[in-house]
Amino acid sequence: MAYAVSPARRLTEAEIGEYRSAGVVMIRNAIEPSWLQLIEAGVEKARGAMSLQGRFMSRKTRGYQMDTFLWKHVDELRDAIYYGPFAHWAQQLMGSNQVRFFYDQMFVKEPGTDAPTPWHQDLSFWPIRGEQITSFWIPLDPVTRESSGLMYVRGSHLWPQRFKAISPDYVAAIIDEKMDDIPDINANPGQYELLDWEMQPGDILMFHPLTLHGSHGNRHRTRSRRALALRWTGDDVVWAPSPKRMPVHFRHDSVAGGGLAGAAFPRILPSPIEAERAARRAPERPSGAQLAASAWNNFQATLRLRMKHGSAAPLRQTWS
Ligand SMILES: O=C(O)CCC(=O)C(=O)O
Repeated sequence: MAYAVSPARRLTEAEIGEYRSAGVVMIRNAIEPSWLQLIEAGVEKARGAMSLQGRFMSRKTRGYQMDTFLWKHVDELRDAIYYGPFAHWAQQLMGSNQVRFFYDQMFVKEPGTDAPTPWHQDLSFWPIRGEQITSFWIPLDPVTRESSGLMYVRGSHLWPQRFKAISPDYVAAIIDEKMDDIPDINANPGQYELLDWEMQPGDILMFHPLTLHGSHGNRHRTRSRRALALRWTGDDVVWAPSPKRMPVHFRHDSVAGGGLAGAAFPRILPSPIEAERAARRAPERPSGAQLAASAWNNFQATLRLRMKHGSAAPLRQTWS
């Protein structure tokens, strides 16, 4: 198959301006079909080869599949990340010279799956800090609000608060008690300017890591809702690990307070680094010991929250 030259088109000033003021922009028909087919093939492969961590995070609701760092073992996704149009768009949005890939994440909700994604800000639980960070959300099926299309609070990336991170299954380890409680947005929808779109495969959402976002379960009776998120970082991003942030179980050379470096977060632009690209020739999976350490950290965090609040999930949200 022939792949369109990247990028098929550049983002316009108006699109970049909308991203900066709203914290999110939806670009219709952005992804050329050959790239979309490659991503779809990659996501289908990843669904059949879930990591242990992904299976653990997806275990509570039948029909829900979430997994991360797929590109480390799925070649189709590695190729879309290295050679697709996405890094070029990230470079424009972030206003950065260098673009490094942070990680990918799939979210699948089969028809009728009652698995809302709670309102959250991504940066609250990421082990990085900086301004030049952006995420792309790529649906592989038509989506509406009813079938779990993403919703955003317009302009919330400019708010001063940093909210406690709530993941779909309320993972205790990433809840930082020093952060603010997230408001119950769906209980008071009139107080916020909510944005969402009916999207088709080929459309893409680009959003800032502090923009509040979430989604309903998939209430559609027959249509799956498969989506892939791609996360990108720029020049000003530093590695800021903590037991309260998402663990990364892949090899890299980043040092706390310094820039991202090494094969887990490969440089894509201005050009790939050959040693990082070569490292990916062998697929990588986290070790049992790394996963056990994360599970232990999560168990301790769950106990701490239970002792303090009587529940490990004190921040339940309204998702009717
Ligand atoms: O697909 C979803 O429901 C969640 C997506 C999300 O939270 C993200 O990409 O950051």
